[in-house]
Amino acid sequence: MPYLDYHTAGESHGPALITLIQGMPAGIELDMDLINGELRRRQGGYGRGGRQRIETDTAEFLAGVRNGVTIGSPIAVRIANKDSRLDDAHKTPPVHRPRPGHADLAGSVKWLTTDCRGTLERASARETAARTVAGAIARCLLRELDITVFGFVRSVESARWDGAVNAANLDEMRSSRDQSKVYCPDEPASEAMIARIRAAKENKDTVGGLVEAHVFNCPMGIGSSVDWREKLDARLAYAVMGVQAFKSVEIGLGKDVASLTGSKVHDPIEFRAADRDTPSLGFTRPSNNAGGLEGGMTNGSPVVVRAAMKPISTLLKGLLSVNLNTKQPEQSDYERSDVCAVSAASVVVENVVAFEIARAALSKFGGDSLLETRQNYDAFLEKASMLPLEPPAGTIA
Ligand code: EPS
Repeated sequence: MPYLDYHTAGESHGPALITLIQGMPAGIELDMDLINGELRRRQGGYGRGGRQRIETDTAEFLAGVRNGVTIGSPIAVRIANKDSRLDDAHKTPPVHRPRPGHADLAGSVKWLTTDCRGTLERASARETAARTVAGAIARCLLRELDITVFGFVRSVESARWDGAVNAANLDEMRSSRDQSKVYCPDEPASEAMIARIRAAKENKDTVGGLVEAHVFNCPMGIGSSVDWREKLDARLAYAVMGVQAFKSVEIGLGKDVASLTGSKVHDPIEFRAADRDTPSLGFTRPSNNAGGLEGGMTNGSPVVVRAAMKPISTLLKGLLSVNLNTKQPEQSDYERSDVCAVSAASVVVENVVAFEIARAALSKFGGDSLLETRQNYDAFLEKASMLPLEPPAGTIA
């Protein structure tokens, strides 16, 4: 079976976005409400621009699925762009004044042109719709393994929520997040975030923020400590940093580990027989500073990923730039854009994290069909909960 992976194709104003996934086992029932619901959520969030009023992102399955169930072959999905106008030079004019912070300048030099259009069309965060689909499909597999992923907005500019999300309050948090216009589970914090976005809009400016994804019920031992490419923390950082506009990714305590001593950072290990049937197999931890990952592997605690999105680089008032044809100073070009896309990005991060968790789970449990994957998973849990399998060395049987 090929390694679980995916590719995307498509430009922001081309005919469509495409997602191509390989390595998904057969027998997974695709939940179209979940997949299209995630696409709809990604289109929302306070601070989005006019484009989202044009599009109705919907996943059209072209391959790999029969009657809504995966058949083990590559899965191809298409999301149509209603605002398709890439070949119309009047509607998608050349861009010669690169936006600081965008891919415009480096991309136009890279492709030896002074028109940034080709670069910006693919670099656009529109592409994240295709990644959201891949993650949402992966969640249909994770659901079969009882693994849940939850994403939300932690902060927008200086407005921040400091509350906790855990397995016990997850349903409540999800329902609060889904009522918030900025996808933050706390109402006063949401209002403060909306006020920051409104102020930025009035100033013809933009704002970024922090998003988090928490993964619950991950079995212990997915990921790897033996190959740096397979370390799950590294894979998560790679996937999340690859989302447009992200500038940092943290696991658990993140950068704060640098300023604390070991006794304050590391989560003590306890054993409680009553918790033997949980993903921790009874090895409970009073804290989760590690963010559920030790040595590149899951340790039975929730996986916690936090990431920082920069403010959108398209500003209504522009920024100091240079005309690439004349080399003279000019304000950067303005394209219709968003004032803040942190809420949308929280959906994207939630789904790219889900894909990496599914990838690591399949790499451990394998299987060409869901039945096989689930059996392997159950067999592993059974053996792991029976440890030690052999009498410990030095004991008399
Ligand atoms: C983006 C510019 C805007 C955003 C876009 C990302 O698109 P448009 O130029 O068509 O108004 O809305 O994001 C999306 C279209 C989306 O679906 O997320 C950019 O330049 O990155």
